[in-house]
Amino acid sequence: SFKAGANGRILKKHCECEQRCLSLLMRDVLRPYVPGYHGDVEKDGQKYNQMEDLLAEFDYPCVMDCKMGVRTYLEEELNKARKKPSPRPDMYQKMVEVDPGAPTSEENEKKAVTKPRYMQWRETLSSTATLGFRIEGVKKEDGTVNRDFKKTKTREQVTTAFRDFVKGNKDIVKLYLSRLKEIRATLEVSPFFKTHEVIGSSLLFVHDNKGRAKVWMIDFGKTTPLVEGRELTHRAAWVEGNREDGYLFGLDSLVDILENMENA
Ligand code: 4IP
Ligand code: ADP
Ligand code: MN
Repeated sequence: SFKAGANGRILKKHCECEQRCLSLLMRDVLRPYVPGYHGDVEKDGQKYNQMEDLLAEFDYPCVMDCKMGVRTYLEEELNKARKKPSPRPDMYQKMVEVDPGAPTSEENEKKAVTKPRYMQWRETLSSTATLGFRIEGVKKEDGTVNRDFKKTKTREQVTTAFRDFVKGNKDIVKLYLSRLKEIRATLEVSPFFKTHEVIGSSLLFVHDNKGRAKVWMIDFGKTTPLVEGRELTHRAAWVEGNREDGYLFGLDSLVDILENMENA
């Protein structure tokens, strides 16, 4: 769903919701921490959002995608699955590939699960439910990709994955930490962040062997506005209906884990 764009830009398959968020973010205090947005374009009959290629300033970048929050699906998807459950054989398949014992006997009969069921299973198998974020994937400087983090759950496992990602380089850890703290301080005062439920969004960690290291917020395809006048803490526990996403809870644990690495 991505395409290379002109001069240091990338094209991501168009999504109305993401376009709305990126446009608002260009006028928010969070602007320095999201990819620059350059409007939508059409190419070969497909509409795209055009944004800044965050890797452009790096030489042979190492990249890690961390999906933020304690919840990875919308409350709306939960309601939909209750009212009109749509069976997902594809998600059932992905489930048994990781753990053949995970589906219930009813799910095994139907050879299908609902989306929230699959998403909740992924959340508890990984660190999402307990730490408020999970590692989705890592790309090394040679271009090899590792997506094998579905069961990376404990603080120790996450720490090991980070240590491997930075190859034990504490200077990189320090740079990541200061960037994360900047992002956190900015999130805490951002009008956009206060008034949006941020689901399925990632922090993208990028460093290279020239000692550069930065973090950005990406993926606003499931970031949705609250009703007028409502605000989230992003730290309070999620109770169905309160729309809390646990984004800052996850960022706090990420900072804590990297601080421990810095001091180890
Ligand atoms: C995927 O599960 C990811 O959670 C996707 O989120 C999600 O897309 C998919 O839902 C779900 O199948 P795996 O990572 O286990 O494969 P992302 O795109 O952020 O990675 P949504 O649309 O929820 O963002 P479906 O319904 O698109 O299949
Ligand atoms: P999806 O909605 O398909 O999950 P994302 O927006 O999360 O798409 O992007 C998927 C991956 O593409 C990210 O993990 C990251 O590696 C890469 N990516 C996304 N946006 C950018 C960007 N602006 N610059 C460079 N790489 C990006
Ligand atoms: Mn994503």
